[in-house]
Amino acid sequence: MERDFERINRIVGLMDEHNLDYVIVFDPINLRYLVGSQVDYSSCILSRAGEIYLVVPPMEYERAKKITWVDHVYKYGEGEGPEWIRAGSLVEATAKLVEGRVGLPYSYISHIQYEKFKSFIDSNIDNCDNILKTARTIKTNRELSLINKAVRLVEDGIRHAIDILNEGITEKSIAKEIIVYFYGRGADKVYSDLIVASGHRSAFPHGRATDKVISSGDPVTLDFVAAYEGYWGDVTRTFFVRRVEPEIKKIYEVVEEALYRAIDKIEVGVNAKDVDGAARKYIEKSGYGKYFIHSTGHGIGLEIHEDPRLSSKSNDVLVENMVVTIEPGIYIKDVGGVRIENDVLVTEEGAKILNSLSTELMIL
Ligand SMILES: [Mn+2]
Repeated sequence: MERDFERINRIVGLMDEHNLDYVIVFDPINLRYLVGSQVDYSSCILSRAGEIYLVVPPMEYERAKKITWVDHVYKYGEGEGPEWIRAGSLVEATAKLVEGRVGLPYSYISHIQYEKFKSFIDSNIDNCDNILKTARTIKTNRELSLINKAVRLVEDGIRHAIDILNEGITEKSIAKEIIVYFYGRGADKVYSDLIVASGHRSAFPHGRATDKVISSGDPVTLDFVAAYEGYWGDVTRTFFVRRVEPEIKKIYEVVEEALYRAIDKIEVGVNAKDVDGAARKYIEKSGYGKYFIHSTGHGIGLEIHEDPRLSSKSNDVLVENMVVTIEPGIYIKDVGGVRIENDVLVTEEGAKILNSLSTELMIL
């Protein structure tokens, strides 16, 4: 697989702007972003010249050598030969390869790693959180195609759940079936704490699947995620078994309208908090404001929840080719809850909904 130059060039451009000679990451997420593959317990160095170095433990050396985006792979330890960096730790070996102005993403490095790294290097260390954030929030064509596949995969999982969802089965039996389904369909990461929240439990926004038996009249909220080549799709639907109570039906209509008000607000240059506000104000006006107890959405990519944040306090501004979730919900204790979540691409023409699954109220 050829390197995703769009992403590497974007970071190098930002390094130029910030006068950084190297960006170094130790966490698996940013590492995957820089080399396009997963390697464990390793570090990655990107130089301002656009060269990519991996420093890996001996156990990961053969796997790392197969990664085509990487220019140089080293293993650290006490071995002899040009592929070895003699060092007692990953951090020490990584520090030996760089000099000048070095960027580390402070949000993604442990305090202990940072202190250790600093002890091995004289040069300036800067926080490069913003460089990685700016690059990662704006998806490349390669990333968009993977996210599209992930969204399709998750939606097929929801369709499969519709087929098996019925009174008499437990939430956990649905979760089990869906995890197997996702792996069978080519997912490479499946979040195993799947949200299957039925009946009164639908009032828990993060009601993980339990042994509760689904019964007639239950709202059932399914919030599924799965990753395709590292990139997550994140989709939620609330369905109803056999019938829907009038009060929940009303709630459903409010949530669905709030979803589309937020989506309609999306355009290049809009403040993320105003997208949140569009959903929130409508839910407030409908009398359910105090039951919408989370933010409206978040970026998706290599992490299920990443920037930008679509909350009332967010300072993020939407930029072309960001991908965000829009997921308003209303949750009333002892009554039940509804959440509907779509994944949306920010384009010059406004929001492009990546979902193909309807949001219309569905009674199973
Ligand atoms: Mn979500």
